[in-house]
Amino acid sequence: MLTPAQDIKPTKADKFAFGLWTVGWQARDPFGDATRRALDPVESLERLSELGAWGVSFHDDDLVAFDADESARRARFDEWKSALDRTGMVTSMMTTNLFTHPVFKDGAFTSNDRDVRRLAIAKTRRNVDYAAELGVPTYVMWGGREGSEMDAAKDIRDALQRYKEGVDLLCQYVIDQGYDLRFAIEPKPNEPRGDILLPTVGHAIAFIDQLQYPDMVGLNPETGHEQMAGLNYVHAIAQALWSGKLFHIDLNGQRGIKYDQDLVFGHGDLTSAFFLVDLIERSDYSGPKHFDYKPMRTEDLDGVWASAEANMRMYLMLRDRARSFREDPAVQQALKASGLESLAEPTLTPGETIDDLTFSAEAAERLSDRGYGYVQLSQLAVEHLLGAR
Ligand SMILES: [Mn+2]
Repeated sequence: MLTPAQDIKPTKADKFAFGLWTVGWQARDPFGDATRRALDPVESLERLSELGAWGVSFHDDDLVAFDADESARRARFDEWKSALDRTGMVTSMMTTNLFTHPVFKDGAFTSNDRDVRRLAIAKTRRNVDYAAELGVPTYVMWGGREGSEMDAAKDIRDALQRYKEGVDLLCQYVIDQGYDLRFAIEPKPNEPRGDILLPTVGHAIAFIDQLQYPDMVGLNPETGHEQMAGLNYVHAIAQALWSGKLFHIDLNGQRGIKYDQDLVFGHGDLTSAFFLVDLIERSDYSGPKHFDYKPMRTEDLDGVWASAEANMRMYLMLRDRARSFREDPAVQQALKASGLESLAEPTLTPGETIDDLTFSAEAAERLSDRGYGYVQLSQLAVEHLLGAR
């Protein structure tokens, strides 16, 4: 068990990563001006490296101005590459900003204006070239403006068809260029649009099934985005894993159904964060542990770096607590008593068919008597989480 005196230090082997837009957020919100100065991306990269992070991700516009010409873009990427070499950091993910500029106010791949859709796909294609050059394995698509505020504004069937067309075209481009790159869709239910297309992990999985190259497209589920819809993030990640679609993960904190808070990981629903780390650590997920949070608007730059460190420390502490939970003989006994081993077994014995199953009211009566002991299991989990065991 980790103790407060013990150093909880992240290392590059932990594969922690941050978006440039997280620590770099100047804390401008719909009601107030920036409270912090702008950070140069290279400064953020260096500070995150010192703190023990392994990777950094960014939108095209985080690194290069929206209206930069090709030579300015080239120079910026070259500067970035030498900073990566200097720090030993990697670009763990890239994505396209298709939401800030006013041109995308009605969407990007699903704007009602065909010329806007063409522009959005071209902006993504241009950035995909740089992603391939940097050896980035995962390209995230968050369609923040793909949605509407009223239901006559868009025929959602057409919008989904255009969304599919955009993703299919980019997959085809990646294949034709011979790039080793996969796409990950990031669901979100609302904000900035009243309702956003592909609002949850489940919607996104169903959408991916309709694509031309479904194997090239997976998910980047974000903690707060599922929780904003009142959904269970641990279940969402488990289903993404079960579907072979967990390509990337965005960790943060959210307290209930409200605006997107982007708190430090674990600073929202702590019990859910505990079970999430428990799940991730027992899964075959080997991608980045990527934090997509916002340092609170109240913080100065010292507070920004402290908040970055807090995300990584939180993950490491929860990993320690999850291990102690799994190793505890009392927990193992409670798991057994709850029937988890049986759930892992097929319901039919080999050689049986559905005709071998019989319904009997007497059997139902008998089976009703058992208790599952989930309260005890829950208490044991919380005791481990609190360091009481
Ligand atoms: Mn995110």
